[in-house]
Amino acid sequence: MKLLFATNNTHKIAEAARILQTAAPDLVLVTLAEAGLDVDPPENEPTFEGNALSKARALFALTGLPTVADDSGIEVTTLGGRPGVHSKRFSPEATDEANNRLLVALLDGADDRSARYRCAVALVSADGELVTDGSCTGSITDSPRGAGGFGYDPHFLPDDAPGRTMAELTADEKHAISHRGRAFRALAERLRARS
Ligand code: ITT
Repeated sequence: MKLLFATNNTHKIAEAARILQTAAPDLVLVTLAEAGLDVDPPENEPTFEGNALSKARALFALTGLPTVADDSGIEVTTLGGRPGVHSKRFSPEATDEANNRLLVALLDGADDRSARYRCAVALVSADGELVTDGSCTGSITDSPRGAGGFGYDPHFLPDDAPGRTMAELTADEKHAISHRGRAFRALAERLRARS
């Protein structure tokens, strides 16, 4: 089955394609660019689930194609769950570098450096709507390490890979424990159960 992927984030596209290649080879992602669509899917909801659904619904309404969307981010305990759904635009500059700089500054002196990545995946098609989610717990380190992944990965120490940042893992090691790996594998599982 072909699924339109309602995202403009090239990292998400590469990661989800690789995760599904193993978890559900019959699901093939079609990007907005491949479909000739120059749109910015709406994400104004207060939750990851709400935003994933909002993005998938908008593109399904526009194209009639089964559409999947990913809304994700990082929740930091000491910051009361921030930046959460605002992870992409946490700092005024909204670059990975500036976002990470702000995160490290806000955690200066904090005893509790725990955080978790979260990802909600929504599928909207003529058969109805499905939402799955995944999370990955860990903590924030001051000094960035590693060149893999994207976003907050150089500062995120996953509990499931002790001593390494998410950016120091291979892509497949990241997907085995990541919020996105878990959410997309749960989607594949739900679709298998439905068929
Ligand atoms: P679309 O809405 O077009 O899908 P986006 O980049 O705007 O793309 P989000 O609103 O879901 O996506 O924000 C995701 C942000 O959360 C991303 O820019 C990173 O800052 C952070 N993030 C999500 N998953 C991550 C991961 O696996 N590793 C590191 N940071 C991640």
